[in-house]
Amino acid sequence: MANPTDVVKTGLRSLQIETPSWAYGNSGTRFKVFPQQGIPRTPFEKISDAAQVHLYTGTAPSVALHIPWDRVDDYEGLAAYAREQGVRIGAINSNVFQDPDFMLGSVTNPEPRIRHKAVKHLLECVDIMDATGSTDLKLWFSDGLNYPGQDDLRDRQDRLAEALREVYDRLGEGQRMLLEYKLFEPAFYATDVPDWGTSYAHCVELGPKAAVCIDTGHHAPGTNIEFIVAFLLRAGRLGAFDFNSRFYADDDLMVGSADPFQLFRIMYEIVRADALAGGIAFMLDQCHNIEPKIPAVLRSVMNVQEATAKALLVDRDALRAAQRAGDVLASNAILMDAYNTDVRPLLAELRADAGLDPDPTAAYRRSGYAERIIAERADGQQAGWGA
Ligand code: RM4
Ligand code: MN
Repeated sequence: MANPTDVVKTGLRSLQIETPSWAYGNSGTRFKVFPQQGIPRTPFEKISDAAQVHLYTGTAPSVALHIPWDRVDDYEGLAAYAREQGVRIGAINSNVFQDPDFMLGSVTNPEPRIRHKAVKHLLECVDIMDATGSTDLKLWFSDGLNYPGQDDLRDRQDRLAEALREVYDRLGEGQRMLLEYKLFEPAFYATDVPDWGTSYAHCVELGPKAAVCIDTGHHAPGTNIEFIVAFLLRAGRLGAFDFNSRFYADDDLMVGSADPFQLFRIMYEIVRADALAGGIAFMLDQCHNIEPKIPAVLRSVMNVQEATAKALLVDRDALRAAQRAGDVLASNAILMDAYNTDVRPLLAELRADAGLDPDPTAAYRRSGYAERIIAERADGQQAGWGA
């Protein structure tokens, strides 16, 4: 293998991680949202906070918006503000799960008026992309059923396909549709896009601008996510990740906190496909309910960097040779050697090379930004995910 330090540094320089606007706002569970101090009150303030993460990591240059949580009058103005702060606006996340009309579904609702309303919202999101210069429309549907017989499973697939087609046909040059899936919740019996296979099949039917988004928290326990990654990469249909960690269901904890080994295995498949810099959006989709937001996002970005560094350290030539020789133990050992390497000194070096503080969290804490926003944002309405 070429000089491992160079391989890791070159690979990591091409890695970009997108942070979500909603990670900076108040969030919680259905039991309680514990408000924190210094929380942004506007999309502009969320962008300022996201810019802090980029400032100290150098690797988070874009921020995803969620509509309507981040609705503003002037999206071009918001994009210009982002640029001034040193970041840009990334994926536009649609929201067809909070309007009272969507109780029985959005794009799969049995009532045509409600389906039309849902599609209208998705089309509005594409208009916003035009204004912000975003290339990715992220779709997640909470649509599903709580009870067997509640609606017709197959008709709902037809309605879904029809709605997706209408939105797909509206996409401009260079714009993509990312279709996310989720096993269950809020629907408990059947979800209309429950798994990667369903998402993949709809994407293939739609055309080349549609790709799957893997939210790492949206699977049954024990699911081999790196297999899904490998399959979709091979098929050219892996569009994005929503990174987060889970212990039980869709816990939305910091990526790499619950199962860093799984994150490493996922990133190894990316490295294996030479896809670190190739059109896959590496996004975070997390909620920091009890920990301070900006330090938690910093930690998350660093966790992805660490897993990626380890994945880049895998001696792929040696691994391939051992695999071809059928040497089970040697193959496994090569992978584990990379995983068990402490890459933190290397990452500190990479940051120093780029003129950054080797310890982003310490640098952020020293900056006084946290104290400043607590003082400046004492009045007004704090942002939250508004459920
Ligand atoms: C959903 C899904 C979406 C995210 C919302 C907030 O469970 O993960 O990606 O935008 O939550
Ligand atoms: Mn998600």
